[in-house]
Amino acid sequence: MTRALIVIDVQNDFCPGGALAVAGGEQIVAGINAIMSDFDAVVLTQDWHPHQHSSFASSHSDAAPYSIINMPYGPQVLWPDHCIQGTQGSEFHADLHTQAADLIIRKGYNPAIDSYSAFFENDKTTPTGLEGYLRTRGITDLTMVGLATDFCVNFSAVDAANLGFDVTVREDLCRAIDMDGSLAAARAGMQAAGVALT
Ligand code: VGL
Ligand code: ZN
Repeated sequence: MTRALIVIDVQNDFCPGGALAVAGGEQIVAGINAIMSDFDAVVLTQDWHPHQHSSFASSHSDAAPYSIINMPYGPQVLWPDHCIQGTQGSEFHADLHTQAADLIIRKGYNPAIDSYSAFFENDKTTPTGLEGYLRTRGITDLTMVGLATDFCVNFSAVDAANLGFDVTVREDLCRAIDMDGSLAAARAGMQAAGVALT
């Protein structure tokens, strides 16, 4: 078996002080760095939105952050502006060992579609290319860590399990947004998809 560590969105905007701060987001960085060398491959994902991305509340008239609208591909939470390409907020946390990464995959660059998952945009069909990368490297087992447990980690883990990868989420190396029970729903969904939560 060949194992990859998938580090989801450990970026300044998801850490305290950032635009979409996840409580305790910075607490997982040292633990993630410490396990990187246990894997055959390390992949980082980077949320990477253009200005006026359709997932931003500011791109819609009369829409409050954290409200939900219907997009052509389904319901979409509207977020504060975050992870805008090239900004400080879109950079990885300064302590993350980015030099250990084999691949950095960016997502959310399509102005009209959000992309929580590292594998598919939120339309559930447009691929990011990560599946092909992992398969051509013979990788079968994925361990996922990062931010946020209930959004990007959750969607990535469920997609990976549905694609046939063996998936473990290290909950101690993730932190959640947890809006309106989203963490409990995400945990149940991941378990139903066959993701191991440890
Ligand atoms: C994320 C909301 C919007 C995440 C990204 O990384 O979980 N959440 N964009
Ligand atoms: Zn985003």
